[in-house]
Amino acid sequence: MNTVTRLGGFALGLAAVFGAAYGIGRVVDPAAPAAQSGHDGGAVHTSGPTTHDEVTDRVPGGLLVSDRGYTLVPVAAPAGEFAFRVGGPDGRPVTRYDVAHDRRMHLIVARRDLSGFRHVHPDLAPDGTWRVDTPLAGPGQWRAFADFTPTGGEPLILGVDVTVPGELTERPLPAPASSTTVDGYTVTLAGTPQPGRTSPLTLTVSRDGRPVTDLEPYLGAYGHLVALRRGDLAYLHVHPDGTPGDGRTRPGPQVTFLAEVPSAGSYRLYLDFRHGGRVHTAEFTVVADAAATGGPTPGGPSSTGGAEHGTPGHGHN
Ligand SMILES: [Cu+2]
Repeated sequence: MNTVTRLGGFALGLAAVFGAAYGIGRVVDPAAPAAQSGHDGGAVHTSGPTTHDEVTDRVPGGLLVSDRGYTLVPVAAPAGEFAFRVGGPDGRPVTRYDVAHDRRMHLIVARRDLSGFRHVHPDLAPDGTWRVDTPLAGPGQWRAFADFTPTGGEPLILGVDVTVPGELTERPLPAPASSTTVDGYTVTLAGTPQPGRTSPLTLTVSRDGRPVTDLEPYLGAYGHLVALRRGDLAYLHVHPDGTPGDGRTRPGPQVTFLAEVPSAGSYRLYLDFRHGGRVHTAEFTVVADAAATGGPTPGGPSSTGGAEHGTPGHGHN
């Protein structure tokens, strides 16, 4: 096996690039999300008085390659494999992790254009190197997210850019829709994320026109939802509402999540659910509309799933 090269090492055509902004058409003001979160005191621009502290006083997950002393470091790997380590506050690779959502490490990847999403679970070697069959399916600018809790530390989501050389074809973000199909399943989405608030999103799974009522637990729930923000790929916390065996949560056809989005804008949702012994991923584009919490905005999209305008107590003046 190859010896491991350090930061920035080139591994069989895989270049890891840190902190670079890419000039491929859609660079969003990189200061926007961080600066917004950094303001103290007053409400963040579009948010009303019920702004959730957790949303406004923290930078969204996945935007940092290094946080609280922990650093995500891709390392050289043989062809077909993706490998990385997490450097700890002492400068050495972290080797002890807590289990969260059934696993010690969740690796999520997506291209910068939000295509190619994969969620995989690498294996940990004793030296702190995580390895997995590469989820990077083809050329492009990818973002890799490591979602983990170091033993003795706080939960972290670190992100790093990874380039897979080759012909790039940027894909347009699919339009918002309230229904999609995957592997013969139809999944519908009800609910619209609202900036600065926790919003329920309910996904309903059917197959051949019949509701699926025997979803299988996956990662401690009947579904696992990741949301990425268009433009910077901020990785958002989405929590399932209820867990298998709690006496009230049924194995479908509906799975409900509580989503917190920090800003208006477009997001891509990726629902992993398990049925028939396999994990399937349904994808949706949703638009979080500032108007939904602040009042009407001319021309604001109010697309799918019954956005609720005029929430009590949300006047803005
Ligand atoms: Cu996972």
